[in-house]
This record gives sequence, structure tokens and C-alpha cells, in this order.
Amino acid sequence: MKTRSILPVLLASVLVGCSSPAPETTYTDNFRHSALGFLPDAEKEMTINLPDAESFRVRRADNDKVVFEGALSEVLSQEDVAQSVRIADFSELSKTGEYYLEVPGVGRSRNFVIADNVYDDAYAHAMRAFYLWRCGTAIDYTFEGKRYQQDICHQGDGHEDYIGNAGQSHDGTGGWHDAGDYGKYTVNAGITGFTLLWAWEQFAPALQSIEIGLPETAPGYPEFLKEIKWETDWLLKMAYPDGSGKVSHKLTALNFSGFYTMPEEDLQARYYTDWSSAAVADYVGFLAQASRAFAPYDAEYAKKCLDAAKVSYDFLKSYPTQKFLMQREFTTGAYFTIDPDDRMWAAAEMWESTGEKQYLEDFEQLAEQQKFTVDVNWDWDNMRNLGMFRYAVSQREGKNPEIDAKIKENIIAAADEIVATAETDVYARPMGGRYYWGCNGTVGRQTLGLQVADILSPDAKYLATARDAVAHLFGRNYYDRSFVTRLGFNPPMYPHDRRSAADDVHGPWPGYVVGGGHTATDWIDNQDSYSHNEVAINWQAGLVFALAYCL
Ligand code: 9MR
Ligand code: 9MR
Ligand code: ZN
Repeated sequence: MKTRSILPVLLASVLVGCSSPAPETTYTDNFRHSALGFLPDAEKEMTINLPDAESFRVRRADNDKVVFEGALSEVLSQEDVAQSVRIADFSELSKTGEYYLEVPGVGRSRNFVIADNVYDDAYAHAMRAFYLWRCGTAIDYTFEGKRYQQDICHQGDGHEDYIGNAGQSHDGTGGWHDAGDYGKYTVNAGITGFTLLWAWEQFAPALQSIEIGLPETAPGYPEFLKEIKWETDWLLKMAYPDGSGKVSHKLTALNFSGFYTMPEEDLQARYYTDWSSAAVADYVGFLAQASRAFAPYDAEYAKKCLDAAKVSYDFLKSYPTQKFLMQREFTTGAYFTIDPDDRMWAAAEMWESTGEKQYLEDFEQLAEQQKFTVDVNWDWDNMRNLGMFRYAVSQREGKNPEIDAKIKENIIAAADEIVATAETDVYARPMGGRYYWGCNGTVGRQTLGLQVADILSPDAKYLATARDAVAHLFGRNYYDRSFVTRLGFNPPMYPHDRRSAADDVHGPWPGYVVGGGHTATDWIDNQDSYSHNEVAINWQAGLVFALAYCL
């Protein structure tokens, strides 16, 4: 049987081969991973006679000594990728060192490392990517000899014309640019903040032990929270200046700037848009959650966040119907979304932050309307899981035990489905055959659902599947390529990212996960294809969380 194959997926060690000019560093773990990144003589287009390749070896990189030999799995076929794949499982090899894998008659992989700290660097880069996204400040960062720079940008943020005050403006500087564009969107800030802060809540000691290398913008705060505060400082400015509690849905120019534009060259007028009920709810959720994280370091600022959240929560209660953004003349991102799930999340965070019964009652009522559903697959337009997760892990008293049990059961069932999906996919992709705009972000984000299940019903399979998700993003996939810029084997070179396109550095800004394919095989590393190859804060937060869980 002649089968076109990409080289065997390995169920054991390798994750990422790093980019030049660094030595061939490879992130790996001792768990269950792929060793892709075969050298050019074994490109994925090559046709190999699979039945002839029955075994594999792992050799030490320094002296070529064979340290492990094993049999390849049987041939596994998968329709969506139209491939047959064999798996080389060397999970048993756990000795620290640098290795490569060899399949007789096929070729050898790049070198990879087995060590305890293989995720550390990737985590730091993924988190630093938020810093590099900062709006309203100059950036100067050197990565592997390349200098990434921007000047202070968007100092005119923003005008109030669309919130009823023609000709007026107020300070809306700061925050992160949303993606490959320079807009700032409240709804997307919400899910991003939640995901990052959940990582902090769960893994603060591990995160604190890894330096990101940020400037001093929030004295007394741990680095991770300095970065979050950069965003909440901006988010607070999205509230209407009239004190009503309304929150602008976004702050952007009327149209996206030209593609070859550095942030500081984007001089279009930018406006606060009118409010939406989802944006108000997401503002509440993020600020209420952040207030708890900030409290030990800065009680005054924590109170400011919670007070702002309360004002907007009260406003939401007074406005129980859906209010959508009106795009009017704007053609920038819409982030249109219905609000019951956002309101539910806001109630959960308010309850957790205050312990007040009204919020608990609101949550339980809204959760019931959602039928206590927990989703395996979720993105910025579905905040249901955020509320369910918060409630499930809360130590506060007063929960309805039946609701609590139901939600926990659904969380575990959803996580088990993710595990099962990864197990049946030849690349152990935890989303199996689901593909859409930004799905790589979901591959990362899903690990949060696994981690919550791991709290409720501890089982090594959840972390193992999270490692599968990370492995997938760093190269164990159909393309045999990393999806994270400047990291891993053969990473994307042409993300839809204005900075990367407009600066004169060869190689994109580092550490960013790109959106991914809309089918199993249609991803392209092309900067024009924003639907396949953009970068975005909500996707990036999923990657940060996944790596934090794996640390
Ligand atoms: O760069 C924009 C990207 O951030 C959005 O996701 C995408 C879809 O809304 O739009 C991109 O901007 C394009 C615009 O919609 C049409 N003209 C070309 C722009 C890309 O340069
Ligand atoms: O991530 C968003 C994706 O789910 C939508 O399908 C897409 C089209 O509405 O928009 C994506 O969000 C983009 C936003 O509108 C503008 N900034 C870039 C975002 C990522 O492409
Ligand atoms: Zn900016």
C-alpha cells in the first residue's frame, strides 16, 4: 500500500522546534507529544510506503546513541485530513536530554529536548505578546537579534461624537490593540481578561517564577498583573463619562487603517461607539474579577474596579432587554452578540467579589435560562462557560446544591468530551473536525474547561489533553508547522498583523498564535488572509492559559 503521509505523529515527547538563529531548541515534556519537524529530506509531501516503516528509534543528539526503540502503531486513517498516519509512542523515555527521532527509510526529526521546563519560554513569549500589543506607548523589544519597535500611538483616543457629545473627547488611551488591527473592543477584552485572570487565579506561583520582562508600569504589582492592569486602566475609560454605567462597545476609527501601517502612523480619528448590553456586562465581569486579583497589591485600585463594575451592573439591571451596538458608519469589527450569557457571567463575578445574595440569585436564574449548559467549543460570543466555571469553583456559601451539582456534572461531561475527541483524532486535536475563524484560539481556550474539570474531579487525562492542545498548536498537526510566530518548527511568517507587515524586520512579531484553518487543510500562511492568519487577544489568551496549565 502506498500512502501519502505526513510523518508519524509521535505519542511521546516533542513539542516545538525553535526558529533560527538560535540553536535547535525544542520544547517538550515527558508526557504525550509529537515529534514533528522532520528535516527537509523527509518533507510531508513525500510518499512513503507505510507498511515498510514498522519501527522507530530515538537517538541522542550529541552522540547518535539509540536510547529508545519502538514499534510504530498501525496505520490510522483520518478523512478530514485525507491522510494515513502512524504513531511513534516514546512516552516511556523521560530522561532529560536532547534527542531526535528516526524512522528507517523515512528520515529523522529535528532535535528536541526532554526536560521539566519545556513550556517556560513559550509561556513567557505568549504572555509578552500582550505587552507588545500595548496601545499608547512606545515598544522596543529585541528577540533573537531582531528589533521590534513601535512609537507611542493613538494619543487622540477618543472622540465622543457617537456617544452624543459632538466635538468632545476624553482620554481612552492605553489597553491592547485587538488583533492585527488597532481597534479596542470591550466584548473581546472581557473574554481575554477572564482567560488570563483565570490562569493567574490557578497558577500564580508558577507564573510568578517566570520572568516576562515588562517595564515598570504598575509598581508593587506582580508582572502578570501589571499587564492586566494595562488593559483595565483602559477599560475603565470605556464607561460613558456621564456616570450612567453605560459602556462603549468599542473605540475604533470608522474604518480599518491601511494594512502597511504602524500603530503610530494610524492617525485616523477614533471614536467611542455607543454602548451595547453585552459590552456593559463584559466590562462588569472583567472588572469585578480583576478587583479580586488586584486587591492584595492595591486595595484602592481594586475598589475602583469593583465600584465601576457595580455602577454598570446596576445600570444593566435597570435595562433588562438586549441592546446591540449600532454600527452606523463604522466598518471595523462588530463583535455582535446576544447578552444573556454575558449578564450571567457578570452576575457570577459580582457574587464572587462581594458575596451579596442579589448577584447569586441573578446568576442562578440566568444559568437556569441557559439550561446550565456547558460548552466544549466556545469563543468571544459565548460567555456562558465563564459564569458556569466561576460558580462551580466558588467557595462561597449559599449555592443551590442542585444547581451546583448540575453545573459540575455538565462541566465534567464537556471536559470528558474534549478528552474523547482528542483521543480519536490522529493529531490529538481536542476540537476534532471543527474549524472556523480563530479556531486555534479555541484549541487553546478549551484547556480551561479541562482544567476546571481537573479541579472538580482530578484526573491526569485532563492535563494530558491540554498538552495535546499545546502540541497541536506548536506543530503536531496536518501542516507539520507551528501556529505560533517565531516559536516552534517552521512557524507562520506572514500573519495578518499590521505591525509585522509594516515594519522592516524580516519575520513577524514573536509569540502570537494565528487563527487557523476553516477546514482541516485550508490554512494558509498568508498575511492577506485575515480569516486564516490573523492574531487576536482572545485567541492569544487561550494559548497563555494552556501553557500556564502545562507549566
Ligand atoms: O485587518 C482587518 C482585520 O483585523 C479584520 O479581522 C478583517 C475582517 O473584519 O478586516 C481586516 O481589514 C480588511 C478590511 O476588512 C477590508 N480591506 C482590507 C483590510 C485588510 O487590509
Ligand atoms: O474573532 C472574530 C471571529 O470570530 C469573527 O468570525 C470575525 C468576523 O466577524 O471577527 C473576528 O474578530 C475580528 C474583529 O472583528 C476585528 N479585529 C480582528 C478580529 C480577529 O479577526
Ligand atoms: Zn495604539
